[in-house]
Amino acid sequence: MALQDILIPDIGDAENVEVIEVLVAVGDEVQVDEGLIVVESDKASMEVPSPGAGRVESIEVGLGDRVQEGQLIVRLEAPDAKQAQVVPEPAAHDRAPPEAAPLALPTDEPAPDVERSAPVVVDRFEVRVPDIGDAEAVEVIEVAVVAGDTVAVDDLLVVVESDKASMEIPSPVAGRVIEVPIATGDGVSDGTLLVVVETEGHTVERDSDAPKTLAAVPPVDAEARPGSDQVAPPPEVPEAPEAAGSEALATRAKGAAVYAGPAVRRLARELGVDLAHVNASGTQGRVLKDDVQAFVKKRLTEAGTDSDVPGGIPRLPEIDFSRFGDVQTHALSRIRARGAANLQRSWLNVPHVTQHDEADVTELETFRRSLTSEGEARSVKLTLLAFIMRSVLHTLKEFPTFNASLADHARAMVIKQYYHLGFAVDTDEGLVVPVVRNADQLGVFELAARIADLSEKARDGKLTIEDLSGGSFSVSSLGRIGGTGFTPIVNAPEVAILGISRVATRPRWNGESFAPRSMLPLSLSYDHRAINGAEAGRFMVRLCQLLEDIRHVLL
Ligand code: CAO
Repeated sequence: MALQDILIPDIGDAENVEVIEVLVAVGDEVQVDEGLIVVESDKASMEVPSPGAGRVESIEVGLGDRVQEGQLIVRLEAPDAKQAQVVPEPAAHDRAPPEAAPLALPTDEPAPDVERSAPVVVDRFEVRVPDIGDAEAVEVIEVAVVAGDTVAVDDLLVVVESDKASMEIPSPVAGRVIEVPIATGDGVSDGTLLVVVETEGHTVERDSDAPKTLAAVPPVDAEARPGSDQVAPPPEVPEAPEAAGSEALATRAKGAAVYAGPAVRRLARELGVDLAHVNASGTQGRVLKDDVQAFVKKRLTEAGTDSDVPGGIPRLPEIDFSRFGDVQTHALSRIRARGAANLQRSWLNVPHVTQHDEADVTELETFRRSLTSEGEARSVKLTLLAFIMRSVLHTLKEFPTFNASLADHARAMVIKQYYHLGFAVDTDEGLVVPVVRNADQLGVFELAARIADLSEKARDGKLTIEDLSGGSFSVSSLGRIGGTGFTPIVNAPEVAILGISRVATRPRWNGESFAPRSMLPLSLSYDHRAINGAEAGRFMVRLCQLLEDIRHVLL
């Protein structure tokens, strides 16, 4: 077991850089290439990785410290260490000192024999993947522009990443993006075309001091600059120390959309966090690991720990019921499965209230029966439902907010001038709600005929999309089946639904005595955001009035 000193490597021409992130703590076990700290100069940041595996014995720098090449960062207790001090080899110094130059060249201008500081007139810049050390292929992890965007010098264009490092590639020119031939997830390598920027013939000043601002933009040899329709040879960029596993550079340009190092980006990706939504607490708005963790923690707290349903509703556990006895499992029909999803969405989104009442339909039933032979002559069975729907339509015209939908996130109400009445039909495949279009224009016989026709189509599975869409109010009748009341679920985006239960003969006080009457239970569920309780009460009273004396429908 030996102590190994990890020193600040050569960081190019940045002499005094700031420690902006410490990625390890004393006692941590680190692997080869695992990030130790992140340092940053004016324009670029670099993650310094561990050249060996071991346990962090001490950390010799702190957040905000200014450090320079050769300074001790971390003491590592390394079982296999063969040397006491490790200074990652500054590969860039083995070559000519890096000069700054644009990553892109004009493609339709002859290449000038340039002085670095000479103005260059350009029309079209091709921005390509620079030399990224010994990483041969990298992945595009962020594309910050689309064709048509206007960009300023140093605006972020693309972020690429290898196993260990990410590099933000800024625009070397101001102009308009005219082509983005790559997408997130694409594998790219040295020289791959990333973005084409059109500068409309602007003069671009290349200041000889500019190089530093283009730390992510590799230098190019002016002698080797190719012709107008070609690209600069992949320029040099200071490489990460070989001992550190090479491509450890993480650079960014001013104006980058998200400012975070590779370790943080990796963490965010693993956790499915969009860094654009994370509050940054690091220097100069840098997103830190702690920020990502705090973001996730907050989201989990908001949503409840066992939640993956929008709104933080805990999901019911999947249970293996065969543990308790024999079971048979059948897949739900398509209609039933889709209906279940619609019902849940409506139930979760709509604040429901159900108003119950009952209508005395004794006279109505007498009247309906009196029409039996006329119905037979027309080949129509005149059902109670047809009268109820006729009365509902009359009531809807008097209470337009029931024939409506909410819009603009419940800040507006759409009052419909049409009356397309839906009615629930129970079929072998599940519940469907066909719609009688322009039902207000139909008489009771016509309504009864449409109900019979659509019910048959529903049970034969022959309803069309047209038959099922555009409803403005629904009724659901369980009259034939039974029950004294229920709470129907509003068929959103409609705002109300009328549930009908079974007519029963009950004693009713007529002012002098109790008399047997045919009472029809009605249950009106409504969206309380659209309709208040008093309105619903008045709606029901009026509906009952009409059902008790259907002649009022004529008035
Ligand atoms: N009270 C007592 N009897 C009633 C009644 C009521 N409210 N409504 C209908 N009936 C009787 C009728 O008098 C008729 O009896 P006769 O044949 O003796 O005259 C019979 O029930 C007719 O029933 P129906 O179902 O054939 O016709 P309908 O017009 O009443 O209803 C339809 C048509 C399609 C709405 C219905 O068949 C249906 O599918 N209902 C189920 C709807 C449903 O599932 N809703 C739940 C939604 S929430 O999950």
